[in-house]
Amino acid sequence: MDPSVLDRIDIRQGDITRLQVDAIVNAANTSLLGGGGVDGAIHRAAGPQLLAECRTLGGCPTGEARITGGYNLPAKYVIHTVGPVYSGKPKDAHLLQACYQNSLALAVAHQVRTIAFPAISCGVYGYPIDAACRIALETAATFLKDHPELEKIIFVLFSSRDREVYIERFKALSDK
Ligand code: AR6
Repeated sequence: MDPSVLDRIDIRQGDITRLQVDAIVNAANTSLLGGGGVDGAIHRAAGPQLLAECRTLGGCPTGEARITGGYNLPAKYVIHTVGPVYSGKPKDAHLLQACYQNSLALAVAHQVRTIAFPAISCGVYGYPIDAACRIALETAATFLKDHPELEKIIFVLFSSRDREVYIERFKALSDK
């Protein structure tokens, strides 16, 4: 893989709500009206204005993405995407890939230069981290190749174990 692409991917452990980036991605549900996990953390940190803006959006189908302001977050925007509930069927991978792809497309349409993703679908929605991480990294690398204006994609993992999975998969991608 092209080093100029790989240099623009960053893998970290931590809380995505703390990141000073142009946009953070939320692993939301189809209502876009909040929930637990990273969704709950983002709404708590952004404040009630985020929920008020989300109410105007009328939900979001699985695999698609919507953008709002970041309000009290350090990030300017929140991109809300809805990952698949893991079923073990081929459609899971297509939908998860669409989440990353549609979030990135929405980001560049809003002149976002730096964006952070959590491990979409890998919590309550049960997607195995290794399979999900492969989709995340491959979709990111392909998108960066086609979009030189996007400076950085950061993957923020909540646990050190999940971060290790990403690092291992990233090494495999680098060797390709
Ligand atoms: N920063 C980064 N990652 C986090 C944070 C955080 N602050 N908090 C949790 N994670 P989940 P899903 C990780 O369950 O599987 C919500 O209720 C977490 O460890 O948040 O897509 C929505 O409303 C996991 O690896 O999202 C939906 O109903 C990853 O984020 C449903 O959960 C995603 O876990 C979506 O489920």
